[in-house]
Amino acid sequence: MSLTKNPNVLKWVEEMTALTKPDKVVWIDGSKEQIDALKAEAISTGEMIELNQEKLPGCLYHRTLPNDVARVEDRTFICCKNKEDAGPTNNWMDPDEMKAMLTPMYDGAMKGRTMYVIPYSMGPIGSPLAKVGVEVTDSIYVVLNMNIMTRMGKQAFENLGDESNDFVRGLHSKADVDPEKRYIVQFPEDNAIWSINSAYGGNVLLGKKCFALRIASYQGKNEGWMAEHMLILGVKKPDGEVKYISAAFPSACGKTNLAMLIPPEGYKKDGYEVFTVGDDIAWMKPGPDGRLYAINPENGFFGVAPGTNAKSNYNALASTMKDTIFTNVAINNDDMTVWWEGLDKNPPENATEWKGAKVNGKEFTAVMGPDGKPQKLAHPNSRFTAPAKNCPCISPEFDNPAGVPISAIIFGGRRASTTPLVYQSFDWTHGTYVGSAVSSETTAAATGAVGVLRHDPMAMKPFIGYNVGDYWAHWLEMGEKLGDKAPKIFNVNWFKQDENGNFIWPGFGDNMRVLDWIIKRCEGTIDAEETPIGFVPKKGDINVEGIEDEVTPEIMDKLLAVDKDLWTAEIAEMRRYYKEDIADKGGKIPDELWAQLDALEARLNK
Ligand code: OXD
Ligand code: MN
Repeated sequence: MSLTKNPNVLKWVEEMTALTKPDKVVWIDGSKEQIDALKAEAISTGEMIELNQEKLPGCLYHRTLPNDVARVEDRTFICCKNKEDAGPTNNWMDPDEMKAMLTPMYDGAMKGRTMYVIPYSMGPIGSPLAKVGVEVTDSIYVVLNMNIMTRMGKQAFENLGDESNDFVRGLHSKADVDPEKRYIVQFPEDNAIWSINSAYGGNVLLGKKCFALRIASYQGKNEGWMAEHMLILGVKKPDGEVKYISAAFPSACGKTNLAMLIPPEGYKKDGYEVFTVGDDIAWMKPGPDGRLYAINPENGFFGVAPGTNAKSNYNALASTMKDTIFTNVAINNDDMTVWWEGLDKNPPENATEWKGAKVNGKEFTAVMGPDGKPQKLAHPNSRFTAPAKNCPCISPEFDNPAGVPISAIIFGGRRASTTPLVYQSFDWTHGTYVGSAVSSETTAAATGAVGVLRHDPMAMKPFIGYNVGDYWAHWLEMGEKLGDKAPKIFNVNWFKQDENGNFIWPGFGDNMRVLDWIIKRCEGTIDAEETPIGFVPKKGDINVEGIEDEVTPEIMDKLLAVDKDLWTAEIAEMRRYYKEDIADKGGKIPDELWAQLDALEARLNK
C-alpha cells in the first residue's frame, strides 16, 4: 500500500514499476516490524549473515562481489543539458542519450524481484535545511542501510506533504551486478539519480554521495547554501561554550577519526570535550543571525573499518557494537564476530575472509599477496554502517533542526611534505583558494591506483554536481554574503613525514592540540606568525604537554616549516593544475582565484 497521496510520487513510482517490472512493490514505512521481517528474509536467502546476537545485538554481515567494493568514479556521470555545466571534473553525457542507453538495462531488471520504495529525509525531520528523497531499489541491503543512514519511512512523506514535487528521485537496480554495465548517474536538472549494476554502499545508498553531495551541491548553488564533504564537530571548552568546526578531507584521510576525537588527558582534565555532529557531509546555510549554520544530513556512519580500533577511534568502534551492518570485513567463525586489519594484532584462526573463503587468519595474513604486501582478511575499503545515536560522543545538537553555528572550516589532505601541520588563511577569499588547492595521496576508498598525488578541491572532486569553476564562484559568493560573520578558514596536514618516511605528528587525539589553536585564533586570543602562505602558530603555541618526547622543538619546527623551494614548486603545480586540468578543459576559474595565486607567489618572493 502506498504511504502517500502525493501525485508526483505516485506517478513516478508507477513509471519506475512499469519500467523495471518487479513482481511486487513494497513501500517502506520504517516500522520495526517491517525492518525485522526484511532482516529475517535477507538472512534466510543468505544476502545477510546474522552475527553473534549477544556480543553484537542487531548486527548483520554482508559481502559484495569482489568486482563491486568501492565507488566507481570513472562510471559516475553528471548529465545536465549543457556539457559545460558539468565541467572538467565530471564525466558527462546528454541526459536524453544517457536515459536512452540505460532504459533498456532497467527494462524488466526487477522481474522476479521486489521493488522497495524508500522515502527518506536528509536532515532532521522538519529542519528548514532538510530535503526529501525517494529511492526505489531491488536490494534489501539498500533498505537496511538506508534505515541506518537516513531518517527513513513514513515520516519523510509527512515532511514532503501531499503536493510538493521537491524530492529527489533515486532509481537503483543491482540488475546483474555487471561491472561493464555499471553506471552511477546524476541528473541535477531533473532531481534524479539512476544507479545500476552495483550493490556497494557508495554507489547504491543514493541519499549519500549522489544526493547529499552531487545533487545537493547543485541545489545549494541555486538556492544559496552549501553541500560539502565535511565532518562537523563541537569542542566544549572548560567555560562550557561549544565551538563548532567543519572539516573537509579527501576520502579515508581520517575524517571519521577527527569527528570522534577523544582529547588528550591534559585537555580532559581541564574540561574539554568533543562532540560529533557528522563524519562525512555538511549542509550549511546562513542562519537568521547571519552566521553559517550546519546540519549533518545523514543519520549514521558509513565508516571504513580497517584501522578502526579502541585506540584510533574508540567512539567509532563503540558505535558499531549494536544494530550495525558490516560489509566486506572478515568473520571470526568461533564466535560469529567481525575482524579487520588494525582492529587488533590477533587475526582469528577460524576466519572467513572478505571474499568468502574459510582460512586460518594467522597463516593467511602471513602470506604475501600479488601486490607484495601481506594478504588481507578484510577488504581495505570494508565498511560499517552504524547508527549515529550509538556514538558515545554524539552531539546533543545532532537532531537540532536549526543546525549548529560554524566558527571554523578546515581543509586538509595527506601530504608528506610542503604543507605545515596547520595554517590559517588571511580571509575567506584566500581560504577559498586554499580549498581549491587541496590535494592528497590516493587511498582505497575509490577504485584506481593507491599512493598517487591527486588534486581534490575542497575534497569534493568526485562530488561537485556541476562546473568546478562555478562551484568556486559560489564559495566566493557565500563569503560575500557572510561578510565578517564568515567562519575562519584553516588548512591542516596530519601526515607530514621525515626523511625516512615516518609520520612526525602523532595525530588522532593529539589533533585536539591543533583544534585548540584554531579555536583560539577564532576567538582572537592567540597571536600568530604571518608567513607568505598564511598565519602559522608561533613557536610554543601548539600545546605539546605530555608529548614533549615525541614532538620535540626540532620536530615542531619541521611540522610548522614553510619551505620556499617546496612552495615555489607548489605554486608552479597549482598554475599547471588551474590551467591544464581546469581552465583548458572548460572550468571557468574566477579571477579572484588567479589573483590569489599571483599574490601568494609575490609574497613568497618578497
Ligand atoms: C566515503 C568516501 O565513503 O568519501 O565517505 O569515499
Ligand atoms: Mn566521504
